[in-house]
Amino acid sequence: MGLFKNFDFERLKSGLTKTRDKIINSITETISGKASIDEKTLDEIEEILISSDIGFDTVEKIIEDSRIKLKSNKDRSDLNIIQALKNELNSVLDFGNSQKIKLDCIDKFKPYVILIVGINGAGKTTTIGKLAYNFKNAGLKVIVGAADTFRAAANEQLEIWAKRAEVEIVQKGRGSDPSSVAYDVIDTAIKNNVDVVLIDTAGRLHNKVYLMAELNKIKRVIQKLLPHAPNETLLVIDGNTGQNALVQVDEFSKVTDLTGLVITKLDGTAKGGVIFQICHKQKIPVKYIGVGEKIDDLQEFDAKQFVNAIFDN
Ligand SMILES: Nc1nc2c(ncn2[C@@H]2O[C@H](COP(=O)(O)OP(=O)(O)OP(=O)(O)O)[C@@H](O)[C@H]2O)c(=O)[nH]1
Ligand SMILES: [Mg+2]
Repeated sequence: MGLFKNFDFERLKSGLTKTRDKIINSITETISGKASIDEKTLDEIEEILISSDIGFDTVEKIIEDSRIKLKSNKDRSDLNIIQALKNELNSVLDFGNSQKIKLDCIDKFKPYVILIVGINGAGKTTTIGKLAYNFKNAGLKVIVGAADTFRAAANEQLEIWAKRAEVEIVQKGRGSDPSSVAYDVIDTAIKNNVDVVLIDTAGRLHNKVYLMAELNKIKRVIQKLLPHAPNETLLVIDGNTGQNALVQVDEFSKVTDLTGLVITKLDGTAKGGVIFQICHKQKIPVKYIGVGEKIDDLQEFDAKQFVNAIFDN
């Protein structure tokens, strides 16, 4: 298992209720009572998956691979089809397993710097609060930096999360240069032997060129103190976003080296299937998922558990 101690399958399952209802209930209805799954039924399954935000190309691959694996009619029982779909969906997500944030990486690079980016309202600040809480529970010394100096009360919001997580915060007044906050928090982290630095940034739309350029400046300034930092740049995406998530990944990839994704608000959406599409097309691993608003509602992403939770009725 990973670094976080809060994995709870039932919590994950209940967080994915709407996505599961959309994908699996429809598939179950389609295949129930059929002794063997014929081509027409496979086409129906394909349509269900496409309408579940998994994306056309991704579904094509999943269905084609399933067809190949279940060649004969006798293989095509409902249970075998479900197992084949699970395997295929799992293999779409699986590549990220080797890229999890682990204790040995943190130890090696300490302070391990995680920059959080994303569009407005995606869940960046909340995710930082939850990450801080989990890293702290894993026995690590954590500090957060309030480099969203743009939005009113952004500092206060992060401060509340820092208090909840019982970690230190570095902040400056509204309107100050976000890069200088990033510099200060890393400087403080080095002096105080901190393990993990989490840097919040302002929400930015990808068509705002100067705001996107600001991310580069933050990176350059950070590297004056730590040439290897940031160790992670995580793009936070609201799980309700659907197809636009791909555009966000594309646009942020142009200006930053994204190392991973956090998909939030999966508890409120039937569009969780978008994770498959993002992983298939972009090959950027999902590292964490948000399944609620509370401090304990962030989980390390585990491909297998995610697929199991979607299929578990
Ligand atoms: N249900 C649910 N709500 C979430 C989750 N993550 C964040 N939220 C909610 O989403 C809203 C926006 O969250 P923030 O953390 O302020 O988002 P942000 O990206 O920092 O927003 P800006 O700084 O304004 O760009 C808040 O109401 C959060 O409670 C989640 O996993 N589930
Ligand atoms: Mg914020």
